[in-house]
Amino acid sequence: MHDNMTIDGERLWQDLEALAQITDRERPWTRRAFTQRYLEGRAWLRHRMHEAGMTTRLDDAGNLIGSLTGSEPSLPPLATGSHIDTVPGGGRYDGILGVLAGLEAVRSLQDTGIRLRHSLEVIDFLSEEPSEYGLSCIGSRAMVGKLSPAMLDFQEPGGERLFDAIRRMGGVPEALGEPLRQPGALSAFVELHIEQGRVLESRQLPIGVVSDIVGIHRYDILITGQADHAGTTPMDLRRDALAEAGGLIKTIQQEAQRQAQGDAYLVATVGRLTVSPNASNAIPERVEMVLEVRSNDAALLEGFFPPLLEETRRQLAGSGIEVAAKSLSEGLPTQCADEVQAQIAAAADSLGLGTLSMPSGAGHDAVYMAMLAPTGMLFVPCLDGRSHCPEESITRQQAANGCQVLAETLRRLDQL
Ligand code: HGY
Ligand code: MN
Ligand code: MN
Repeated sequence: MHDNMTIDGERLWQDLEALAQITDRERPWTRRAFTQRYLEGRAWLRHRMHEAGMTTRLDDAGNLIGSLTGSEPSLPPLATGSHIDTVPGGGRYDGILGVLAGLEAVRSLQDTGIRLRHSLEVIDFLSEEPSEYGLSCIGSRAMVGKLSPAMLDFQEPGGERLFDAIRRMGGVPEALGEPLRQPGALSAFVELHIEQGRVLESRQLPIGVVSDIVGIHRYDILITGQADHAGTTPMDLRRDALAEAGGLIKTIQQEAQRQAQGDAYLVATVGRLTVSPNASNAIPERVEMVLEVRSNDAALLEGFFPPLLEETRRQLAGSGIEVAAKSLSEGLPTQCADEVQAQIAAAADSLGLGTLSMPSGAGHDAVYMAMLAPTGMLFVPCLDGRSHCPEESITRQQAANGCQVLAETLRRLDQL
């Protein structure tokens, strides 16, 4: 630990409060990617980066990259960051803690006159949360060349293509498909994030050192029946898409509960569903829903849904109800780099902060950055483990602990 490189916890907290306030007023806390509100948040962040003496740029994927030049600028930069977009009605810390702690680390280096050898980048990745286009981690996926032309054609309910939305955010969508950066382009990537679970709080530990990050498969499922009058259509003549959707959702839950008893980590959720015609007196004709399966075991992840789909189709054969499914995205389980994990743990130890090595059940941009550079993550606890809801909460001290460990980790990585 450098004699006196301490971060300014109050300055970080003021930034967190200021950015959190840039939210849809009617539904705090909401700053959805690709919206005007999001652009407002980015403009605020860009201004703060400039005040900290950083240069900023948007890459072709629409990622906002702040940069502080090091004393040996020919070295591949160190990078940190996360995302400032939220889920609808989300929290005030998911994502923005990682971006603003990176910014605070830059200011602290400046304040103490420490000049890193490596240039340091603080990245706000475009649209980490599952977006209206059906895809998450859009900016980090694109950076490593995993945003396919088919994905660029995904549309949000209003019909806008992701291709056009990325242009609206300042990206250059025609340049995507190829990686924007090659392996080795960064020396290392470290992301600070709230845990979004209860483990650290229950163990009363201040820092989590992430060992691995779950893979996530998301499927778009379409169930098609027939709209009919809800009063005059006898039960044996119905083709009720929503009733079948309910049955499939229950089957998914029961199978995930069964498999979660095993050694590997596995969860499955249907959290987004639209019904049409969505009228109380009409039999549902069409249900579209998104299933996401997460596991740290690639085989379990791959093998979870196809057998359930096949069995459902067998049961519905001849009923006049169709079930179609397409894969929206497939992210593999990711191991964090041993050397980055070691530096995070050493940094925390040097600060007298206890650590726990733990997996991440949440997905993060770090999954894609691990394709470019040695990558690690550190967690701080959040109240009751709650996240993706307005009750998400951390203390000033937890924010400062995470930021201090992040800054010290970056300083140590710079010395390697
Ligand atoms: O959904 C996730 O795992 C992350 O919080 N976006
Ligand atoms: Mn999230
Ligand atoms: Mn997040």
